[in-house]
Amino acid sequence: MSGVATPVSLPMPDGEIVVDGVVLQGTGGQWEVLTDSGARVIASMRGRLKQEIDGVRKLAVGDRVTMTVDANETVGCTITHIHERHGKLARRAPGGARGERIVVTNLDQVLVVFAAARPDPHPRMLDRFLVIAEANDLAARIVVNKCDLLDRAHVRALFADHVRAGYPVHYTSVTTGEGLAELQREVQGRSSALTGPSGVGKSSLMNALFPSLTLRTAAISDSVNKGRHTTVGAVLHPLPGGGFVADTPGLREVGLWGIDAGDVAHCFPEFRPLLGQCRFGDCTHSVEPGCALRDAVDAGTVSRARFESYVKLREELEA
Ligand SMILES: Nc1nc2c(ncn2[C@@H]2O[C@H](COP(=O)(O)OP(=O)(O)O)[C@@H](O)[C@H]2O)c(=O)[nH]1
Ligand SMILES: [Mg+2]
Ligand SMILES: [Zn+2]
Repeated sequence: MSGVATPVSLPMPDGEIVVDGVVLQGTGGQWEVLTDSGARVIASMRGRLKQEIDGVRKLAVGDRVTMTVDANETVGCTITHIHERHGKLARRAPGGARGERIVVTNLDQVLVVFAAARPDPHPRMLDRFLVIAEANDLAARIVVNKCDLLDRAHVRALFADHVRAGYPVHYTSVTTGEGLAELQREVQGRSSALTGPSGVGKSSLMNALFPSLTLRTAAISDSVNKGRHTTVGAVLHPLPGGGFVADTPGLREVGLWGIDAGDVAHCFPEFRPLLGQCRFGDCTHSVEPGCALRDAVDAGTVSRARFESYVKLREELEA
C-alpha cells in the first residue's frame, strides 16, 4: 500500500479504546482506516470476526468499522465490527470462486466520466456503465469533460438522449473551469465512485475540484498503475470538507454480473413507464407485435440509440 501514512499513536488508557472509521484501501490482511477523528491507521481484522463473516460478509473498501486499540498493542488497530452497508458495487469473485467480491460499499452515487473529444465519447459504453449503476441501485451522474475541445452545440447534441432519459449531465472543462463549481456541489459530502475510460480526465477533474487530493494524472500513472490496479482494487479518497471519491478499477470489471436478461429494460429509467404496456406480459421488446417500447422508439419519444444499447446488452446477457 503505497502512500499509506504510518499509524498514529492514539492516547491509550489502561485497557481498550474504541474508535470508528471508514476503510480506505487494503487487501486481505491490512487495511487503511480513516478514523472519525481524522487519523489514518492500519488495522487488521480480529480472527474471530474473520471466521464469523467468512462467506457472509467480507470487509470491503468503504465499510464503516469499529476498532479497538488495546494498551498492549503498539501498532495498528483491530477491527471488531463491520457496520450495516448500503450502496455497494460488486462483481463476480475472481478465479472461478463462488459468490461476489465487493469493489466498494456505502456509495451514494456513480460519476460516469467521458470526454467531449480525445478520446471521443462512446455512447454504448456509457449505457453499459449506466445499466451497471442502475442494477446496483446507485444513482448515476454523467460528466462530460474536455468541453473546451468541441463547440457547445455539438457537445450538447452528443448527450441529448441521456438528458432526455433523466440523467443529470455536467459539462466540464478542467482547462477553462467550466462546470466545476456545479460538479463540486454534487460531489462534496457524498461518497462517489468515479468511472469512465482512461484519458478522459477523471484524475484531473478531482484534482481541480479538490486540490489537496493530488491524484496522479495522464500517461505515467496509467502505465505505472496498470499492474497495481488489477491487484489492489478500489481506493477511497477522503475529500476535504467531507465525502469520498472511490477510484475504482472501473465498472468494466464490475461488468453485467448478477443482472438478469429480463431485468435489463428496467435499468433504462425512461423505458420503465412503458414496460407494463406491451401486448405480451413477457415481451422482450425485440420481435413481438404490440410492443409499447418499440412503438415509442418509432414515434421518437424514446431514443433509438438507447434502445439499441438495450438490445445489445440483452443479447449479451442471453448469450
Ligand atoms: N483539453 C483538455 N484536456 C484535459 C482536460 N482534463 C484533462 N485533460 C488532459 O487529459 C489527459 C488525461 O487526463 P487524466 O486526468 O489523467 O485522465 P484519467 O485517465 O481519466 O484520469 C491529461 O493529459 C490531461 O491534462 C480538459 O478539460 N480539457
Ligand atoms: Mg486517472
Ligand atoms: Zn415490448
